[in-house]
Amino acid sequence: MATLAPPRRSPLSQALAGARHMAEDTSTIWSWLATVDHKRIGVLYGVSAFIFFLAGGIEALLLRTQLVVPENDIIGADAFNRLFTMHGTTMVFLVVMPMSSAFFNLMVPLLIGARDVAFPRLNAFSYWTFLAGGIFLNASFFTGDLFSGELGAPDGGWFGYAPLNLPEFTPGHGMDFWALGLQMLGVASLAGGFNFIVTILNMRAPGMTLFRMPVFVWMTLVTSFLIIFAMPVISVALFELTFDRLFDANFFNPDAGGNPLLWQHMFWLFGHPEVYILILPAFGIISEIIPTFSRKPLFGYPFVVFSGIAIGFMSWGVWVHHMYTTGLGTIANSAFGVSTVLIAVPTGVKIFNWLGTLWGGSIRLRAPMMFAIGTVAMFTIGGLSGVTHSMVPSDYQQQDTYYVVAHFHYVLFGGAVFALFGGIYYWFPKFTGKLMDDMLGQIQFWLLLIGFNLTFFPMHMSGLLGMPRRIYTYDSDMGWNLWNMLSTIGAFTIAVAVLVFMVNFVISLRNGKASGKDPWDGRTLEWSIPAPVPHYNFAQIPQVRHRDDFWHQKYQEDEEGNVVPIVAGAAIAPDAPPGGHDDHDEEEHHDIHLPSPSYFPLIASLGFPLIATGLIYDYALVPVGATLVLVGLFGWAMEPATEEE
Ligand SMILES: [Cu+2]
Repeated sequence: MATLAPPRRSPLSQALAGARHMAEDTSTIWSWLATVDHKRIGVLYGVSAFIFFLAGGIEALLLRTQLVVPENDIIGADAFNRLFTMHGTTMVFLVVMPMSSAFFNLMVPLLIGARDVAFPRLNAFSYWTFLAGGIFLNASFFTGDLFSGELGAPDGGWFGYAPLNLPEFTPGHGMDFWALGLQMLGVASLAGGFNFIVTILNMRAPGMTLFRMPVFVWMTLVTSFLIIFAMPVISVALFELTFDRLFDANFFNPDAGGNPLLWQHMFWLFGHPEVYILILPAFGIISEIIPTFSRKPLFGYPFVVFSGIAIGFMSWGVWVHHMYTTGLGTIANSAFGVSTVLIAVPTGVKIFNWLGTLWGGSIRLRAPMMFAIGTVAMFTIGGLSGVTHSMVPSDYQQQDTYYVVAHFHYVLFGGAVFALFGGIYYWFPKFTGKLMDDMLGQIQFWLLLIGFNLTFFPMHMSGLLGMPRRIYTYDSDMGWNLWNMLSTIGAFTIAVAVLVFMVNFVISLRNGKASGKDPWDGRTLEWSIPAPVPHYNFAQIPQVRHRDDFWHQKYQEDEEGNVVPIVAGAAIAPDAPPGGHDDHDEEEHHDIHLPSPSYFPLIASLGFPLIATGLIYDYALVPVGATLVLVGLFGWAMEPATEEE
């Protein structure tokens, strides 16, 4: 081939080309900063969310240490306020949501037979904006006077009720960081939500009709729709709060005719769908695990899908159940009481479907399955206490007590976090080619289950005995001493379980047993490709003919209706050591074009914390941050998406 002289390039474009070249070597840190590969972005999401999980966990341990005995004064009232605000904000926005995003990123393209998401750079932008928001929020700790032990973190609760969120009651900059940090997280979630809707609707492999999609993909779709409708509601509320706090507006200030209840309406109109944004991905994960480890198809697939969609719609009509005691009147309370009872129906449908899948299955109690069953059991307890809140008269008694704290931890920890651990054990082999240690997994499961129940079950008791939420200490003659002692012991047991998980993760990453590509005898497409997943995912885009397509490639029903392997000995025995390598899958595939790495999403994301810091401290930073965002977006738009030929 004749070589042509390269066209003359400006120094800037040469520098960019050099930087891009560095990013193409996947062993460098540059390649992580510029990656647009959904698998790497998934790993980044997962690792970041786990680090925030440790931070939120340490905050919880400090809270529980303060409450272990009555009249304790280890951290004091002010730090207590800040720590429970950060604990709640962290666990909701920086742990469960991004950990779910990690699974969306890692799994959705593999489950639908695609090579990447629809908008890989938007995906990178989501991640970096999330990270910027998370770091920005936590940076608020350092805005106090740390030398005198004064934390600067937000202190208005994760729900930030007005008028307590106004500077009169929460002076300092903590709540400014909170409002602006959450605003960034909203941008990140919106970008991710749109990306996954388009990915799921447009990028499915041929033959993958909507009703052949794995349930996890369905739940991702419903969650993404909830995200794009719910995040703008809290964005508006946060803008108004920022105007109130920084520019003397009066949206929520009753003295100037503002309305503090407006905040609660907007917060919970976002906040209740948010509950399902947190839990539906978990439902999706266990809907993949339970059939695989029961060796049966999911019982009542259409019911699981439609109940998920129904939950998505109904979640918009229940927010007042957070506000019964605000005086909206009996009509409003009754109507929302009814709608709240009704939303328990599709949730119950799902629980019966999971039980129906277990029923008569040949169940293998491996670590992923243990966590999935644990999810069903713990979530059901939380669901039942939720139904007791839906009853207006009983809610009047429970409002603002530890009974509520017990309830939502059963839902969000017992439900979401258990399922996320199950998902990690389930899909770890797909990305590492190694199994996590099952014995350590079982130990972690039981420690977590015991620690979790020891922490949160007693809160039902302390709550019914009248212990209010958010108090930093209590008198010794209230009858709450035993329950608080138990809760604190439980919290440290959870910490031990998390340590076991970390040990397991690290040693399995290094020395885990080789898994082969299909260690669980799986049903869905991801198990048909090599482990670790090659960067192009599928050497050939699969043609899908069934729900659970990969299962149908391995098994069929004979005349008597028995499930038999299609070719004798072809089925991979569960947990068998890996057979021959799929050498043909590991060849270089020069004809597959994947999007090139780009630094521009990161550059655009870096502008946001600068703008936010500028709004709080010095307006001069605002144009600097805005310029960075614009440069990032401009470069992103002008840079070719794939390597020039
Ligand atoms: Cu709710």
